[in-house]
Amino acid sequence: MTAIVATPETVIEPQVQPAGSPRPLVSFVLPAYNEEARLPDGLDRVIAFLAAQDFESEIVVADDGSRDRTPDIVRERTAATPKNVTLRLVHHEVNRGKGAAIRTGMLVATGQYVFFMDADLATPPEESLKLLEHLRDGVPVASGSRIQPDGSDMRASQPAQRRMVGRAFTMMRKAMRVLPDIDDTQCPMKGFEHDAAKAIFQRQQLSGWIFDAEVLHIARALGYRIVEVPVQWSHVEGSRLKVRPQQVWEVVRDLIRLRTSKIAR
Ligand SMILES: Nc1nc2c(ncn2[C@@H]2O[C@H](COP(=O)(O)OP(=O)(O)O)[C@@H](O)[C@H]2O)c(=O)[nH]1
Ligand SMILES: [Mg+2]
Repeated sequence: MTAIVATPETVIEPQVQPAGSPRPLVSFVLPAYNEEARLPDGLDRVIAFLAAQDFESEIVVADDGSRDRTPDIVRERTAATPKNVTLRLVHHEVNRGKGAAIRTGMLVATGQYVFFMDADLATPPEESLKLLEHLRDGVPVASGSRIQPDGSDMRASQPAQRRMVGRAFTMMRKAMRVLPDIDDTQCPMKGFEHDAAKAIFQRQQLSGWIFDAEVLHIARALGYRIVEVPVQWSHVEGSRLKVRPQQVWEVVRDLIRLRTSKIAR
């Protein structure tokens, strides 16, 4: 398949659907790094979910320099998606991190409402409908939250080490006054009105996992209203994330950057 080179490092493969097909109401961006084990089921589930909706949709898989069959898994499905679902593949030549993969996907997505979610579907695609309701009501940014209305926290199913890292991050973030009123910046499902998505992700820079907080920080700096929406979430085995002790300094450095950065309007 010939590929359109978007930048020296990012390749956007051509869409299978003919040009001129209706603009999707919803885009789902799925970052994927060496996901050959988890992606086939996840992608099939997302395709089936979107096929059952009464709107046009688009899935953008942002392959982050995988060295396994991840891009092939997407290509194998592009020609056979249901009529109202378009499947697209963008990929980085080298691994650049989850934040960078999502940024690439969000910037090519064409939907009126654009979501991102993890390829392991830790937050199931069905949950996007809860966010979509708010977006359709005119809220530009809907951020999933793993804290439920009754106060229970879905992160309880995480391994102890990840839970500790998450708690430490939230404490540090709040102490540094980065989005102190938001309890769960790191939930891996967020939805945006199209123009808000473009404005936010054009300014987004962090490539590691703090990018979630960065995205909300930029949204706020640009004056977008953010609504937190409780969603289901469960820990899924096979995480690509390596927690390393030196990350503490990277986290502090990135939080300082967020705290002091000037976001150009
Ligand atoms: N960890 C990691 N995930 C990436 C990267 N690039 C894209 N991703 C995707 O980001 C999502 C979350 O990854 P996962 O390893 O499950 O993270 P966790 O659930 O936070 O432990 C998955 O869809 C990954 O494929 C990367 O460089 N590192
Ligand atoms: Mg995961």
